Amino acid sequence: MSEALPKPGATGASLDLAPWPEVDFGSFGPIDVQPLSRIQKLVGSYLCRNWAMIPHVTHHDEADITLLDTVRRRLGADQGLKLTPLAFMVKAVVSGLKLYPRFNASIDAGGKNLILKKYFNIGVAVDTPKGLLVPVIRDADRKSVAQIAAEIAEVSQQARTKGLPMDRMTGGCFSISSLGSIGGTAFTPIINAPEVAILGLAKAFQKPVNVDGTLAWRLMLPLSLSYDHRIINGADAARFCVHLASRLSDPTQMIEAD
Ligand code: CAO
Repeated sequence: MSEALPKPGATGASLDLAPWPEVDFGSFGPIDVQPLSRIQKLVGSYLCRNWAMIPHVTHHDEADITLLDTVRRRLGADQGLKLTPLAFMVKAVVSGLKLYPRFNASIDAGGKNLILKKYFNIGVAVDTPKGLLVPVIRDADRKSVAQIAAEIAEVSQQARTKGLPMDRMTGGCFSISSLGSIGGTAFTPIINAPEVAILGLAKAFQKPVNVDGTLAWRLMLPLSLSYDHRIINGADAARFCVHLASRLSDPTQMIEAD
C-alpha cells in the first residue's frame, strides 16, 4: 500500500469536523449572553489547533517535596520574598531539558526538521480575569531560584492588571501550568505549540510513603507531563519526571548551584 507522507506541521490539516451545534438555549430557560474576550478567542483558537494537531500523551508522577517545602519557607522568610514550589520547578525543568534535549525541541513549520534549542526559556501559565496568558521566563538557566520567583511574581501581577506585550510571551521552550494553589490531583495540560511538552502541577498533599522500610508522612507534588508523542516516547517522559522528582528532593543543591 502506498500512501502519501503527511506533513505534520505544514499548514493546518483540514479535519472535516461536524459543525458546532446551534441551540436556541433561551427556549429552554433564562440565559445571559457574555461576549468572549479577545484573549479568550485568540487562546481558544490556539488550544483547538494544538489539541487537534499534536498527539498528546500525559504521564503522571509524584515528587517528594517535604524538604523543599521547609527550605522554601525558611529561604523566603530570610530573604523577604514569596518562594513557591514553582520557582524550584522552573530550575528542575531546565536541568531536565539539559539532560533530555528532545524536550527542548520543536518541529519546524514544514514538518521536515527537528529544531533542538540550546537556550532555556520557560513559559508559566497565568490565570487572569481576561483569560489565560503564558509569560516566558527567559534564560532561566542563568537565573537563581530567588530571581525566578521574583520574576514570576512581577510578570503574573502585570498579566493580571495590565496585560502583557507579545514579546513577553514568545520564544518559550517548555511551559509549566500550576494549579497547585487551587487544588486537583492530576490534569491533562495542552501543549503550547511549537513546544513539545508541558508540565502540569496539581496540589501537593501528605501521603504515607515507604522511606527505607519505614512508613513516613511525606509532602507529595503531583506532576502531569503532556508530551508530543511524535517526538518523545513514554520511557523518556517517565525518565524526565523521575529526574524532576530527584532534583526537587534535593533543593539545597539547586540553591547552591545558583
Ligand atoms: N501545592 C500546594 N500548594 C501550592 C502549590 C502546590 N503545587 N503551588 C503553590 N502553592 C501554594 C504556594 O506555596 C502559596 O502558598 P504559601 O504562600 O503558603 O507559600 C499559595 O499556594 C499561592 O501560590 P500562588 O498561586 O500565588 O503562586 P505560584 O507561584 O504557585 O503560582 C501563578 C503563580 C501565576 C502560576 C498562579 O498564581 C496561577 O495563575 N496559576 C494558574 C495557572 C493556570 O490557570 N493554569 C491552567 C492553564 S490551562 O487553563
